[in-house]
Amino acid sequence: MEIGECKSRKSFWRGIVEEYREFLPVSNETPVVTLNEGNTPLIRAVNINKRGIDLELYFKFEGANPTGSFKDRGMTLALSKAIESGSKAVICASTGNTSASAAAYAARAGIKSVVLIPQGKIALGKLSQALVHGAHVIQIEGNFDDALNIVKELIERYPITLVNSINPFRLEGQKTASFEICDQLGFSPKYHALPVGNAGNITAYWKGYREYHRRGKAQKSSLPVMLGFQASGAAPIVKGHPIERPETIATAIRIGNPASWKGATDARDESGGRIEAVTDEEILKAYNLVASTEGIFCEPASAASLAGVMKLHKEGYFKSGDSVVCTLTGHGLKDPDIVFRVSKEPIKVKAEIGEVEKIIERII
Ligand code: AN7
Repeated sequence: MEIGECKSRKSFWRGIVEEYREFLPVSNETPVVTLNEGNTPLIRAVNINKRGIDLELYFKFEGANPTGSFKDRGMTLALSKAIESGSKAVICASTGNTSASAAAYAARAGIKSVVLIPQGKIALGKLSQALVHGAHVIQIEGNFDDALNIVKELIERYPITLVNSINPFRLEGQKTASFEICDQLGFSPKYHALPVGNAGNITAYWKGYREYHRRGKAQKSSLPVMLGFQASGAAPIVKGHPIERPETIATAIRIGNPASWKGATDARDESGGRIEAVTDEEILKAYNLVASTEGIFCEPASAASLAGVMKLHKEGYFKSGDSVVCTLTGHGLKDPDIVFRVSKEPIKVKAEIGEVEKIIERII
């Protein structure tokens, strides 16, 4: 028996397509391409909220997915549907995580992947993932928005499936994160905060919450208020117009013209929420805080959700005890260089116990 068929053990998580099949556009004929993604931890903050942030705060740690980001939820469905339709290759533009995930799921499916990335502007961990999974990696002398425009034209000319979030199956898969949060909490939170780049994820979460409520799966609570945060140098939705040269240390969300712009503003307006900007400095502060006080290592873009919550908290936006979930979209190990911007260098000494003791005495 294949391990994926081990259905008798209840604890065996089969991936989001099998676990949430009734909510997804699949049939018994759909071949499921999965790395058993999803089922990521919802971690309650125990230290941050002692620092004057009087919220019931949780982190949905999507860095715990197989390729280290939330993209896997969408990619399992996108690849399953691509294989169902007979596709032999997939393509995407990416700031890094989509390319890592597309490459891994294409490898799993046994088909080709082509990824277009902005040269010099993706984290090394993500580039390594695309390469090791055998993607054809094309670096373009331009940004994510340029890359996306190119792939949109290419798919008109070649028999290749687009797996950016314009592909509706991506968002269908990603909406399952909301289902999990309702299942884990037993209710939906009052507020849900996310980083916003191409704006697919906030669109997907809002869809997920609405569907789960409609099906009576989170009955005792009302729909959450959606909060989206862009980096201030890449904040087209906040500014109300595309940004030609987006810049931010959070390279994952270095996007100037989001494909799901309307989905994001609909989520904001229908839920009575906000989409705001946070500075790189605020992002790094939140990134450092969640790592050093809660033991959770996320990448800089992910920390935009917490940075935004901290900013709104300072403005008196929340009530004491409000439940807030922050999605931490990707793992910190993808972009370890950033650590050296916020942490001290290791101390160097001779290999002698006396030398080490001098330091220990200063610490203890
Ligand atoms: C860690 O990989 O767009 O608003 O090409 O990697 O749904 O785009 C990544 C986006 C947040 C923003 N956090 O999500 C890509 C890409 C992380 C990310 C976002 C991304 P969307």
